[in-house]
Formats: sequence, C-alpha cells, structure tokens
Amino acid sequence: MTDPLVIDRRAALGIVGAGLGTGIPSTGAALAAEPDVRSPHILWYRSPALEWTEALPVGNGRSGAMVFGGVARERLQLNDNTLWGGGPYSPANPDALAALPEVRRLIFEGRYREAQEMANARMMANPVRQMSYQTIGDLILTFGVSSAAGGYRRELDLDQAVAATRFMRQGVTYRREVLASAASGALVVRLTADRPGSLSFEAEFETPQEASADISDGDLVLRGTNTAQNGVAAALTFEARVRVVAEGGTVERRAGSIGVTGADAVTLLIATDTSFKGPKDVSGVPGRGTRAVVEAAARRGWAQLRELHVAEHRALFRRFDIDLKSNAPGASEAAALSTDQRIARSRTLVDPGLAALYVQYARYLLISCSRPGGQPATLQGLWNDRISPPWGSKYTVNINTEMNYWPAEPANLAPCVEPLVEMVRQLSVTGAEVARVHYGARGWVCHHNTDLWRAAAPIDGARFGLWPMGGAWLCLHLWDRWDYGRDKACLADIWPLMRDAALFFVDALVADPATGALVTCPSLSPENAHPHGAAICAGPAMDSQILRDLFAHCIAAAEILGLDPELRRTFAETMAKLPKDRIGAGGQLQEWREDWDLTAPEPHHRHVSHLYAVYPSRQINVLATPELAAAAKTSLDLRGDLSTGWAVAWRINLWARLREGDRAHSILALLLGPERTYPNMFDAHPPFQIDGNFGGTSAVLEMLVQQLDDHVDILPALPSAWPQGSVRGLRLRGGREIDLEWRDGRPAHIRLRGPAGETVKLRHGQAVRSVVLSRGAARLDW
Ligand code: FUC
Repeated sequence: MTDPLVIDRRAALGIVGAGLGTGIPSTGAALAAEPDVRSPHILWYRSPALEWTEALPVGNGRSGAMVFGGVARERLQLNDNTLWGGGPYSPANPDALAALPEVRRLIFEGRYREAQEMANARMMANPVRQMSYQTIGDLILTFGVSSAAGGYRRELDLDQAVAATRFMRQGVTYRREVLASAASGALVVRLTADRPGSLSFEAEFETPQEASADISDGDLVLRGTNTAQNGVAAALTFEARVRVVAEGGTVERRAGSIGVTGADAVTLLIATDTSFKGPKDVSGVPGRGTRAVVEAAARRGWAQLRELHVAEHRALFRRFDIDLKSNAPGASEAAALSTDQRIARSRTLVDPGLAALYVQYARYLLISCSRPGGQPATLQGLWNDRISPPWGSKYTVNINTEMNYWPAEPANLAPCVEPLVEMVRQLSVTGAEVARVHYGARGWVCHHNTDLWRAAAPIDGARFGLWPMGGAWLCLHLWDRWDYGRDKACLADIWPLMRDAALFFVDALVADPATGALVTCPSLSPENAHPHGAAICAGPAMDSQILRDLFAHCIAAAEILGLDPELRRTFAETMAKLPKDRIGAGGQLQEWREDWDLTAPEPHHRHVSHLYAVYPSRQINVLATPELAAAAKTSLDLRGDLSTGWAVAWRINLWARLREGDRAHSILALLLGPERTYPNMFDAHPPFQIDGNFGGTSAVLEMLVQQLDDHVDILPALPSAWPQGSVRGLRLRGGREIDLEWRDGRPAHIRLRGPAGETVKLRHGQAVRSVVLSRGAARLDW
C-alpha cells in the first residue's frame, strides 16, 4: 500500500527508488536494510521532512534538535530548555487582596459576571501574561548538490535514541546519524559516505534571536540574548557551539560559517547553554559550559560517544517493554508500512503495533526531555521552533503538565519525574509570595500556568487563570513518587512541599453561606463557562476532589514520618468539611456546586475537570462508588469523544478506568489517526502539544493493569482488539513491578518483583489470587 501523498512529495524532492530493500548493505548500526520488520522500536520514512512536525526529535534533557534529514540541506532546529523570554520577575499584584472579599461576596450572591469583571480588573498577575519558551535557531548544513537521491530512508530508533538518514547519490551511499547524549551533554552528528573524500558541506546558523555567529577556539559559535516579553526585560545570554571534527579533506573557518571539503567522515559536536542558573539567578556563563562539553566529547571520539550514549539511554529505555498483537485483518502487514502510512491508516483501525510504538515513543520523549538536573517537559517537551510558540510552550498546570507525567511512574521512568519535583520546590517559594500577597494566606499557591521563572499568580484573564489549584494538583505527582517508589527519604523530602500546599487551603477556603461547606472562592472548573455568563464560581467539583487527595496524602505522609499530629488533625477537620461529589438531574456527575451541567454553554467542552476523581485520582471507581462511577459515565457521554489531542487522551484514560476497554480503544483510534497525530508521531492539539502523547500512553497502561484498592487488577479494560500480548517492567504502587503475558484475552503468565515477604493480591474479573514475594519475586500461571 503506498500513500499517494508520499509519492508526490518524494518526486518533488527528487527522490527515486523504493526506500526499502534497495539492496544497500547494512552496517549493523542504524539503518540496517530492513530493520522496521525486525525491530518494533523504529519510526521510519521514505522522504525528508518538509514540515517541522515531520522532523524527528532528539534530546538529552537539556539540549535538543529536530532532525529534518534533507539531502541537499540538513536542518537541525536547536533548543535548550533554559532559553525562555524575559528574566526573573515577580508577578504578584499588591491590589489583589483588597478585592478578594468583594469578589467573594459577588460570587456568593450569584453575581458571577460582575465578580469576573472585578477579578479581571483587580486580581490578575502583573504582567497578565507569562514568558515563552524559545528556540535557539537552526544549524544548517548545505551540501551544494541537488536533492536528487535514491534509496532514501530516515528513521528514529527509540531503543538506541539515534536519528539516522541514508541515501545514495551517484553510486555513493551517504549516512547521517544524530544523537543527543545525556552521558556527554552533547548533540552529536556523524556524517559518513562509502567512498573516501565524498563529504563536502558548509555549516552555519540561522536564528530569529538577537544573535550572531563567529569562530571561537576553532568552533562555530552562536552567541545571543533572549527577548524581552510582556514588559519583562531580556536577562539571558545563550550560546550554541559546534566543533567540526573532519577525517580527511579540508576544513575552512570563515566569519559565521565552517566549510568542509572532500572529507571521508565528519563528526559535529554541538553544545548549548544559557546564563540561567535558577528562577532568580541568571549569572551563568554559557561559554564555559559549551566549551567544556565539546572538548570532553572531542576527547572521546564518535565511536565511544555513541556507545556510551546508547548504553546510558538503554539503562532507562529497556526497563519496560510492551507487545500488543491482533488477529484483525491487515494488522500484521501494517508493520511493513512507513510510520506516516501507519498513522494515516489508523483513523478506523489502530494497528496494535502502532499503539505499542506510541507507548514506547512517549517513553523515548520523556527520557529525552525530562532528566534529573534539567527542566520539566513543557507543552512541547523541549522541542520548539519559535520565539512565541502556541500558549508560550509553558507549563499549563490545569491539566497539561500533569498529563505529561501520567505515564512516568507506571512506564518505569521515575528518574524523569525529578525535574517536576524541583519545579514544585521552586514554586513553593514563588507561590508563597502569591499566597501572601493575593490571599493573605500561609503556604504556597500556583494558578493555572507557570514558566521558567516559576511565576504563580493568575494570568491571561480571570476565566482561565483565577484557579488556585495548579500547585495542589502537581502535589499528586509528589505523592505518587513516594507511592510507587516507597523511599522514606523521598517522602521526607517532599513532605514540606505538600504540607505547605495544603496549609494554603486551610487559610484560603471559605464557608459556603448556603451549606457551610468549605469551598474555594473565587475559582472555576478549568476554562469551562457555566450558564451565568462567567467561569468563575465557588467550589467546583474538581477543587474539592484535588483537595481530598492533597489532605489525605498529607495526613498519610505525616503519619508515616511520625510528624505534626496537630497539623494532621487540622487537615482532617478541613477535609471533612469539603463538599461531596453530587449526581445532577441528568444523572451526570455535577461539575459545579449547582446543577448547571445541562445548561452550560459548551456541552462538549474539552476539559473534563470534574472527572479528575475517576482519573488521575481513584476517588470514584466502579468498585467502591458504583453510583458515582455511573454518573461519571453519563458526564463523559454528554461531553462526547471528539476533542483536542490531550482531551481525547484524558477520555481514553477515563473509559479505561470505567472498565470499558472497547470504548477506550475506539477513542484511541481517534488519537492515533492523522487528525490527532502528526507524521513524526507528535500529538496534535492541534497544533503540536506533547501532552496527548503522554496521556495516550498512560491510557494504554490503564487498559492492562489498574490499582484502585489493595488489589492489582489484571487486564481490567482489555480491548477485544488485543487478544494477545505482553508487558514487562510495568511499575506498581508499593514499590513493585509486574511482567504480564495474556492470551485469548485472559492472563497467562505473571511475574512480580517487590519487597521480600509481602503478599500481592491480584484480581481478574471476579477471580482473586494472592502471591507471596518470597525473596522479592514471584511467578504465577493464571
Ligand atoms: C489549556 C487548554 C488548551 C491548551 C492550553 C495549553 O488552556 O484548555 O486546550 O491545551 O491549555
């Protein structure tokens, strides 16, 4: 099966030949003749990327590149995840506190529109927008040839974390490999040809930043400053450095470019850095960092760099594997198609191999963009080609940032959560100022967005930003870090962050005059307007749900650590006064305090905030609260399946939790089809937003294993389309791990690992089995 679009584009690019099985011998590294059929972990294409969302991402948790794989011109779009707009700033608005009692009064009197207007005028951050994540620019390699080539193939090998391009020109086979090594800190490009002296090109930078390129220490170095934004002055300097190591041929250094002529092989060592050291400290010297990285990399050389990189990557990547099989017609031949063709076919039929590849791609992406010591994954991970990307490519913490980390613990990537924990630690400082200035409260608060500078005040407009729950939701990930890992030192470390997040609400919750319940006010049900011409309100369902988790986790943590009995009591008393979830007149789970759902202006709104209690939380579930779970289903049906990428992904998680595997699978087809997945498998909001990749991945895992109570549910929502398969290294709460193999839709073999001597209770349907982890492991044939 050939996609006509691909043929047209290949012709336009001057590419001839089949791309597969062209008889070009394998070197045993990347781009073996037909690795796609043998390795399930490869994205591959028959033509270079024209669009950015066709290019392939590499990243080392700090520096990243989008690789286009052009024949005549290679474009490497570069990022450093500490390059953002503006500089250290404090957005707290000293007028906000005076308006608070008045806005609350208007809300409780039902004068929502007036309340929202007043909040917009008096309670918002200054400036009212945050800073954007920004591109460095592009490294361009120009080869001085036409783009005509044969045997073209480009690929991303997820298991090696290497992007590779191969093609033939005039009897010579050219190969390019690109990797972003966390082991060395460098981006490395290796160019080879199978005839000596065949490599000639010019390397130069193109950038939309205030920057210029020069030769320094023999390297091509781009130096610049970031841009001012929203009245916040530009405070960062940055540098991107390229060292050209040629084997044979000549290298010529000119002002602003380096030329290579007639080389046998060339290695480019690239490092990026900025002056960012912390949200209040921009005193770094980027030139020091980049020079140290390229010099250390040059001492190692290509072969050793590659070997170290692959080993370091695999130490994380190979902790987990997944294999999904199907008996459906056409499913097995799908593996022979290029990745863009597979996506194009997925509108109706998800080939199970593509779903498994989607899971592994998300793991690859998280490993590449979220590493200890670095920044957390933004709305675009760390890949962004603009100065002002959509929504600033920031951290939107009313769903998107959290979704980025949904699969991290179960998919066995706990180290990748560390940047998120560090972000919460920094927010607990900046957010303490906002808590004090805006609410006169103790503790810390973060509203619906933050940026590199950890701004925490309400932004954009009251109907989006006046939601004080972002920090509290992030704390769920702190708790999960403990719950999956069971490391007491880690719990002691995160406890003060959770405690102070909860303390804010002890001060900032107010009694609902109608019921006496303690509610957030002002707040909103993320970004959804209610029938009274506004979004702002008191006590939306989601807020109480998040707070139930936060208080419960704080109480449990303090008990485990033997701390603060007084505070535990305060938290328990506050929690007891939160409003309970309610079922509305339409049989739906109520989104607001009042039964407004059926008359809200956007019935198919993308956010399903009131279903937080079903997923990611476990407060509402089919086992313990079947009536509320049925109401959640009604709400989900009312909202409909069709939405933005991340919103579709959330729905799949919810249907999986509600134990409707086939329904979940039908929505997965929507997510993996071409409307919600770009050719490079990036999620399409649209535009590109990485959260859907991660949310879709957690959903697949939820179909296979769930933990709602003290049992591990095996195949709780297995779609009939995946009768056979296996998963290895799926992490469980309680410091455990499971390997699972199933056949005919039923569990076959199970292996468990965890603390020695503990008993694990497993459940499949009505059948329950207990196994003891003698010497830390157990095997079971179901
Ligand atoms: C929230 C969502 C939008 C988008 C933005 C980044 O505001 O409602 O759909 O994902 O974040």
